[in-house]
Amino acid sequence: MQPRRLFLKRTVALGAALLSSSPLAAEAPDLKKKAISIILDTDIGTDVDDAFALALILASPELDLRGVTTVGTDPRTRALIVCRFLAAAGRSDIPVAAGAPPQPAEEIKKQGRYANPGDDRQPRTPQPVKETAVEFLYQQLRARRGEFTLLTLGPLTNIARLLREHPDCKPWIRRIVMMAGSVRVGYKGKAPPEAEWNVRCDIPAAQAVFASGVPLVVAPLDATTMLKLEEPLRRRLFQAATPVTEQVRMLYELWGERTPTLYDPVAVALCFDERFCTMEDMRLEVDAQGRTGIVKGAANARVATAIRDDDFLQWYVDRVVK
Ligand SMILES: [Ca+2]
Repeated sequence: MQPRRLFLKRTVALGAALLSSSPLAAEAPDLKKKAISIILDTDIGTDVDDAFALALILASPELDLRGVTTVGTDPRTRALIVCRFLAAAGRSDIPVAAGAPPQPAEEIKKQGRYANPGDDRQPRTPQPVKETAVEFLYQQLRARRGEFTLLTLGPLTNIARLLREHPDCKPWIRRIVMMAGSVRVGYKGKAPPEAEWNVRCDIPAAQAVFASGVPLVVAPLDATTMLKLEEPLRRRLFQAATPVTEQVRMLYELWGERTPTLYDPVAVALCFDERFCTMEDMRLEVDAQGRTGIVKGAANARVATAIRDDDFLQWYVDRVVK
């Protein structure tokens, strides 16, 4: 095709896409109908950014959270953390399923206390469902084939097990959006890249998911490690004192450090909005040391390789305090 005709064709396609997502489109007012169905897999309880991510999910009408599964040491305690958070947010309708052993070693420190309020004034929290994370994921995917995006904010243990034990579910997954990896920079925000935590905790699982052929959207360190939520924005977030920001504040205080890095909220945003990030399609492969390197071949991932960090942090707080 001639370049100009190709351009025109793309322009028409873009116009159609813009038109269909315009607020003027007939179906637009029904946000619920258009919301993206997601299941969250989280290692909440270790670092604190998963709590910030869960708050963003609940504050985003673009997303319809249909379930939460937990990964990492003591997945039941993590599931109870999620149950309490969701109950306090008025969303105890969302089922929570704990991962089954074996799980990668990840410490839960003081945030574990949040799982057991020990206070009758707290709302009674529901319990996790009886199914394991993998059984729950499989049942959900089978019931609504092709509808679910899986959002993963921890090691890929549960997802790799799901794909291994139930390979028939692969085509039913719309895509996997994950916080994982390190492409060109490491934790300090500069070269060289290094083995990122979620990958390093379960390298074979990450290798299996990256090689699975399921479409991937990746938020690596390149677009996350610089997202320090400093005191002025933290104060604004916590002063809102909504049911959701109060849960984040409690977990933040139990976490006990000063400045959280909002790695996981970037993956939440990438489920529906790429505007803060520079996106590149590339083929990533996980090596034996847990590094996620660019290799030759057809792209297997859409990767955020940079972010407008101040704009993202401001947007995050604006959205969650509402
Ligand atoms: Ca996490």
